[in-house]
Amino acid sequence: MLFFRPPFAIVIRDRRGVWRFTVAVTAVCLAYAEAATVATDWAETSSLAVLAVDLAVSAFGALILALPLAYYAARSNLALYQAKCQAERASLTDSLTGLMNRRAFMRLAENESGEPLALVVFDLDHFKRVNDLHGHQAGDAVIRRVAEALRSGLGGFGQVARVGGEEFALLAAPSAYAELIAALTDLRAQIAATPVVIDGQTIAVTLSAGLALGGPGESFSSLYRRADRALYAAKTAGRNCLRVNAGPAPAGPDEAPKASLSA
Ligand code: GH3
Ligand code: MG
Ligand code: MG
Repeated sequence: MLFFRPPFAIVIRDRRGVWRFTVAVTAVCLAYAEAATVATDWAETSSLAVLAVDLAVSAFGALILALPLAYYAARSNLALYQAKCQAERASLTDSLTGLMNRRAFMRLAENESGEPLALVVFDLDHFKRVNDLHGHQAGDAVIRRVAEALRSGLGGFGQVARVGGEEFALLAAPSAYAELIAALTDLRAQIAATPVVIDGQTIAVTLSAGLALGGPGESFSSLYRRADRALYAAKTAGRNCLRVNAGPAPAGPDEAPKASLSA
């Protein structure tokens, strides 16, 4: 346990910081050694020659000790900072697809403020069958392909994330509503029309999607619930389609969506 905590923590973020820290600490040590030498020599001798020699010796000692120690401390500090950044990045990234993971997505959504947002949730259709028929590795490859298609097709609208096994989500600005619907429709059709070929196996892939448009002041959890309901509507309508929930439900958890259209 730490009994003494310094009032501030030094964090070195790059190589320039390493050199700045090293030079600063070495300069302080050097100044201290020189001042201490002058003070003790002043009391003991008035010879300038002795003083000059002592100053040179103490400067040499301070440099020999302080320079490598300060440099080592600064490099360790930088390595710690880089490891922390890397761990933070890894904890927010989905390792299979490289997309933002659920944790990062939720954090992003909850920090959003201002204009209402549009949320789309996607779920691959009958994905258990893909695993059963073609194996788990082929299933992983399909997930990667779909992730890439979503990222390149919809990345311009907002943030795409993998929020579950074969589930994805897009958080988009609502201003591009018409373009977003068109892009979702095209992308769904394109994915359905382009089977994934892995190790000679041809795998048909379709997805269902639910889009909800945020109402003023609506919480993200309410928006997510509505997008999920739209997705459920897409599944029950036969899959391989998009359903839209255009506004917050008037009251009660089981209210039907205000508007629902297919694409
Ligand atoms: P539905 O159309 O109703 O969504 O049918 P489904 O078969 O996709 O049903 P469900 O969503 O319940 O099943 C998802 C399956 O996705 C279950 C699981 O085996 C598989 N899955 C989840 N994560 C992964 C993954 O990372 N890799 C692979 N290969 N499969 C996964
Ligand atoms: Mg699912
Ligand atoms: Mg599914």
